Amino acid sequence: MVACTGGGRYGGAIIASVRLFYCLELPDPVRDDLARLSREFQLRIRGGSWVAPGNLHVTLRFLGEVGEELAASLAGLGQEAASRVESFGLFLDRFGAFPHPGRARVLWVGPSQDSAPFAILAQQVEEGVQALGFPPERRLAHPHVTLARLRIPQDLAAVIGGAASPALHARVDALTLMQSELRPKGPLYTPVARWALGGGHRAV
Ligand code: 3AM
Repeated sequence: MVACTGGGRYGGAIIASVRLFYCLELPDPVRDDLARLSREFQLRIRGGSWVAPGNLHVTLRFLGEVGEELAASLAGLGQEAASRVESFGLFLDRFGAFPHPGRARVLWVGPSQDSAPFAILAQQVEEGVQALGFPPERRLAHPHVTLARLRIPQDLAAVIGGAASPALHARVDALTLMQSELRPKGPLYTPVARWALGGGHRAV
C-alpha cells in the first residue's frame, strides 16, 4: 500500500519508512476559496511560509516517519475509523492562530462550532494509533486548515480581527492517509489510501 521513499533503522535492520498523516481532504472549490483568502493575508503578513493551494487540508493525526511494516495496520485502522461516522460538513467560519493570535506561529481557518463527527473520527484514530504503539498526541485535535506557518512568532491579532469572517462549507466524505515528502520548495503530499466515511473504499 505504501510507496517507499526512505530508509530507517528499526530493530537493527534497515527498513523503508515514509512520513504519514491522517487528514481530511477539501473539495477543490473550497481550496480555491481558501487560496484566495490566503493571498489576501499574504499582502498583510510578512515572513510566512504559505501552504500551497493544492496542499490545503485538515490534519487529523500526524504520524511522522512510519516503517512499512505498519502499513496494513494503519489501513485497517483508517477503514475502521472511517466506517464509524457518516459524511459531514465543516463550516469554516473563523480565522485563528496557534498558540494564540498575539503570538502566532500558525495561521488557520476553521469552524467556530465543535464538530462531533470530527471529534469521533479523531478519537477513533488516536485510540487506534496508540494501540499500535504511537505515543499519545497531547494536543487536542482541533479542526483547522493551516494557511501559513511563521518561523518567528508574530502578533496577528489586528490582522485576524480586521479580516471579514470566512463562510465556507466543506463537505467531508472521506478519511485520507497522506504521505508527505519534504522538498526544498515545500512538502509534496500524495494520498496513500482513502476510505469513504460511513464505510467502503475510495479509489486513491
Ligand atoms: O495541518 P497542520 O498544519 O495542523 O503541522 C503539520 C501539519 O499539521 C503537522 O502535520 C500536518 C501535516 O504535515 N506536523 C508536521 N510535523 C509534525 C510534528 N513533528 C506535525 N505535527 C506534530 N508533530
